[in-house]
Amino acid sequence: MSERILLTGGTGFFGRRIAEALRARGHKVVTPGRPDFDMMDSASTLRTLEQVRPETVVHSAAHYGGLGICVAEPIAIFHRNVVMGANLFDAAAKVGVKKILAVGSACAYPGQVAGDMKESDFWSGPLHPSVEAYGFTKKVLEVALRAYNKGQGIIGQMPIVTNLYGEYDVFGEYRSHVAAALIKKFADAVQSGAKEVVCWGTGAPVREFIYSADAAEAVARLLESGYTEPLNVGTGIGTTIKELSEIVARLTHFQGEIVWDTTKPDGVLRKVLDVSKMESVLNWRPPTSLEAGLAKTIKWYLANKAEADARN
Ligand code: GFB
Repeated sequence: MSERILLTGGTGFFGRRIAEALRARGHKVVTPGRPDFDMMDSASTLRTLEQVRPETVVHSAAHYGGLGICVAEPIAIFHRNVVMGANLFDAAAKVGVKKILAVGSACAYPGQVAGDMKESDFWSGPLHPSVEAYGFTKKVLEVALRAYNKGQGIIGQMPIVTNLYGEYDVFGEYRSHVAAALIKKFADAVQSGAKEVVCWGTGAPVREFIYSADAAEAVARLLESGYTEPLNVGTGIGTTIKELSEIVARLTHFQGEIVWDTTKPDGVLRKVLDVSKMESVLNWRPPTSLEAGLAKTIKWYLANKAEADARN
């Protein structure tokens, strides 16, 4: 059934993919943005919700970035994400929203989980210090979903999304996640003829990567499913940062040397989600392989380099 959905962050890297997936299913998706819709301002947030009168809110907006910005800007990351979430939930409750889906993150999991991360591990220990401020704001959203369900009967849903990559990402070193960061570094080296590329850390950490359009499809499926427990969204496949760098080097035709700067942080040593529940609840698994998704992203990046490099 078609719903009127207010999507926050709907023009951003992930939000635009969520908008596509929801519109493809016939939903009416409204994607307001600043300056009219400023979620740091409670009055502006309420005004927009009163105008749009959505049945459902999908909250994808976040002040976010890769490991670099998580280490550099803990205050802005904590403050902005908590205030935006609090203002949005308050306004949604005031205008009678029926359902809120808040996008969660794998970095809200404890920093040390043995094996793949299951939904039941979510509250089992402290977060990794490198991503604690960001990760905890996603835990706050999970608690908010439960509070607004208990207090006002609003249905709450949360996909816990693993590391995203894809077109329209941020590629500059300061804010980028590792996949986009490496694409830019290797592409720039090929363009300038540089003989080496410097990557952060030891290359040993293991990450799981999901193509942004696949993760958006999972969000759309979760919304339809009516499932209200937090649900992991990923591929379940772990890749070391070293392997990732080698794939990106091959796909960008870089032939020089890869150097590891061990003064830079490794972050969590292993972050891979157990996706068995996702496969049964959504009856689906992500169709895009890491190689295929990276190839598409690299193609897009090279064709839109100036625009992509300007996003910081
Ligand atoms: O995607 P990422 O920045 O964040 O990946 P997290 C960091 C891993 O890639 C670390 C290595 O092991 C880094 O040492 N790496 C190597 C690099 N070269 C680079 C580089 O040039 N740039 C970056 N950024 N990393 C994320 C959070 O943590 O978890 C996100 O930052 C998100 O906000 C996600 O929530 C789920 O995977 O460590």
